[in-house]
Order: sequence, then C-alpha cells, then structure tokens
Amino acid sequence: MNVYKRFARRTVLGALGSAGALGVLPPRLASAKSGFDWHKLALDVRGEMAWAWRNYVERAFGHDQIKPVSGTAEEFLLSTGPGLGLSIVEALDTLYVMGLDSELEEGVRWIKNNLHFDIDGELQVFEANIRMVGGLLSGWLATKNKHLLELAQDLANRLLPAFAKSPTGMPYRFVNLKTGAVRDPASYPAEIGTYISEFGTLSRAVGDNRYYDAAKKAAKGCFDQRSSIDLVADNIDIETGKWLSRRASIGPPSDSYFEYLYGGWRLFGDADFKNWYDVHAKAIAAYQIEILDGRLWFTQVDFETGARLDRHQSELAAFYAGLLGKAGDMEHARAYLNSWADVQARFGVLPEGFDYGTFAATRSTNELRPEFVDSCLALFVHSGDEHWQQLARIHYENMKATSRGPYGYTIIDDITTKPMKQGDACPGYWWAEQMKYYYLLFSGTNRFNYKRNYLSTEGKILDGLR
Ligand code: IFL
Repeated sequence: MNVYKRFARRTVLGALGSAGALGVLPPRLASAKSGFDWHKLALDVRGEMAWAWRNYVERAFGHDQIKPVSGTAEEFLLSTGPGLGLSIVEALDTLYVMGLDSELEEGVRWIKNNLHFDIDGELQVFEANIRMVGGLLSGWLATKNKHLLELAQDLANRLLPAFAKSPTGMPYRFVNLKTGAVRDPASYPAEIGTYISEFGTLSRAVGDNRYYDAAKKAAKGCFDQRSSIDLVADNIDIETGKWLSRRASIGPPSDSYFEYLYGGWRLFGDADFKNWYDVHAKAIAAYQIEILDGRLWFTQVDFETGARLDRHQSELAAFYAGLLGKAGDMEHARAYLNSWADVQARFGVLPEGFDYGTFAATRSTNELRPEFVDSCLALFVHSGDEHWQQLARIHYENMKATSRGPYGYTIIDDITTKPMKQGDACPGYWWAEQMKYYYLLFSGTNRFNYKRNYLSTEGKILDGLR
C-alpha cells in the first residue's frame, strides 16, 4: 500500500514565530464542572517544566539526561557517549504545546549545531525509534523545521539493517549506526512491533515506503507466531520465529506491540493492523481478565493454554486502559484504570511492580512512570469526564511532593519509606510524557486538537498538533 499517497498531509500551523501568535497561556478548559481551577494547575505544570528545562540547560545540556539530585549528567542511548541530547529531543513537542517557545528554539538550535548519527556505536533499535525518530518527527510537525525531518530519516536509515538482515523481518535488538552490524536475536513483542507509528509517519512525510513496509513486516512476523488461542508469549528468537517463553502479558515486554497494532489502523487506516489488534484484544479479554475484590485486572497466562501464571502487574501495564478506550472498549478501560486508581490511593506513588492478589508492592521503586496519566489523558479526551483529570491531578501533586529534587524531577528508589527515598535520574520520557499529559489534561490548549489526535507510546504527538 502506498501510504503516503493515500493521505493528504495535515496543515499544521508552522514556524515558531507564527505558533507564538496563538498565545502562550492556556485558555480555560471548557469541560470543568466542579469549579476546580484547572487553568491555575496547568500554569503550575508549565512553570515546573520551564524550571526543570533551565536546570537541564545549565547543568547537562546536550547530555542524554540530567541527574536532578547531584546536578550532574549521564548518557542513556550510547552508554559511553557521546550524548545525543535525548532529553532535548524528547521535550520538543511538549515545549511546543506549552508555548515555551524560546526554550523550544534553544533546543532546536542545539540539535542543528550538534546532533548527528554518523557514530561507530550501537543503539537499541526500539529505544532509538520511540524516543529519537519519534521525537524528531513530532518536533518537525511542531516547528516545520526540515532539518528535524532529515535527521529522523537519517536515523531510521541506520536502523533499517536491523530489519533487513533478519530472516523473518522481525528486527534484531541492536544495530551499529555506522557499520549496520546487528546483534541479539532474542527479542520481545514490544521491541519487534513498536515501529509503525514513527516509520509510517516518516514514509508519508518523505514519500518512501521502505520504513512503513519494514515496520509492518515486523509486526506481522510476531502476529503470525500467535498461538491457537490468539495470544503471543513475551520472548522470541527473531531468526527462527520460535518462542523462548510461554508467558502472555499485556505489560512489558509486550505492551506497545498491542498499542501499535491499533496505531497502524488509527494513523494509516490499514485494515490488516485493525484485524491483528482485534484478534489479540478479543483473546486477551477472553483469557486474561480477572475480577478480584470488585476490581478488574489483566493476569499473566500461558499463551497456549490460557492457564493463569501469576497476578503480578507492572506499572507499565496501566497504559492498557487508555488503549482500550481509544479502541472503543470504554467499559473495560474505565474499570481497569479505576483499579489502578485504587493502587494510587493505597501507595500515593505507584510502585514499579504490584501484586493484585495481595495488594502489595513487589518492586518498591518508581522510575517516574507516565502510564497511569497516559491512560487518564486518553479516557479524558474520549469522554470529557473530569474524574480522569482529578486522578491525574493527584498523580501530579504526589509527583511534585516526592520526586522534586534540587535540579529537576527524579526517580524514587523506595516508595514505601517515609519520606520516600529519592534516586538520582530523570528518564527522557519524563519530558515527553507525563509533563505533556498533565498539561493537556489541565490546560485545554489550542495548540492541540482534542477531537482528533494520536500520541505515540513515548507521548509524541504524531497527529493533532495545531
Ligand atoms: O519509554 C517509555 C514508553 O512509554 C514505553 N515504555 C516505557 C517508557 C515509560 O515507562 O513505551
């Protein structure tokens, strides 16, 4: 299918100058029924973003991540460097929707003067795509700066060998940016099937279907290995197509594979993706839903028999409520997110791991995760129900109370101690995800189309920027 011809490009209000004319302060949200001052809260989020950005610029600019407690820097993508300005690329469209235009300009300038991918180093294909290719694309959509699109294409070209060298089309996990050497065939559904939104957007933008086709073949490779009850396990050899595990889960390391099956349909109208999504969604609902103490959960099961394996929940699985809502299953979406709201009420800050059988934390860290608020945004956009804003407000206030360090926001090493024990890291997705979700939930900004939008698994706005 020629994806880029089928769709007329959206008209996006473009250059930074004209975007500034839209007004940098958010208008009051029309939906507020409780009289709560969402406008004030939106300004608070924006203020925190600007404060954290200034600290990053002063102490870590160009490095992948700031360490917000010590005020030092660290790399994420290439562990021995050089820094690829990950936090800048992650932040671009968040700065745009917040109307932080001089900060956005500052970030784009750093990219223009410093960022290139002609490096003899290895990137994890999945992370490079969702964070960097996606960030550069949404940055391009926000600013119309062509250089960002060119960089996205250059990086995607360097990722393509991971797909092309695979006998099944499912990508190797790592690729050398300069030589195209690949390694690690033992992969996971999320690392195999989380490309279509970025690669398809790129194909459409540059008029070259290679990216779309590689992403689709990879997703199909995983789908084709589903069991007779239509579930996938979570570890597979991409060279042979043989499963290396039996565990089916909606959480990591499978999570965004399901999200992008829906994405391929939503963004490109590709009916294959819709069919693949529906097949899995039906099987997941049939075999994985468990209602316990009046709460709905998605349990881990054997992918061939459907027998329950464990009741563990990764915090990352909370994304599935939003996905269900987007795909039209609001009943399960509401019930599942409300289950997570009870976990938030119990712990204040969600633990990385949780067992819904015992209602106890199984991993007491919090990596500054965005999935709960991601789903709050999806259900709010779908329903306009202030309930989801209120849950996100609690999430934001708790994050502010526990994760704010001297130079930015940090992960928490133990959420069960009083006070909670802070770590010293601010993951790139903090800039791309929850800060954007909070702002979109609270502001009603006219830079975002609340009626028609698409955010990637990393929160990049690939449709809906105005
Ligand atoms: O990179 C982030 C993204 O949301 C994802 N998985 C994990 C990260 C956030 O928890 O797909």
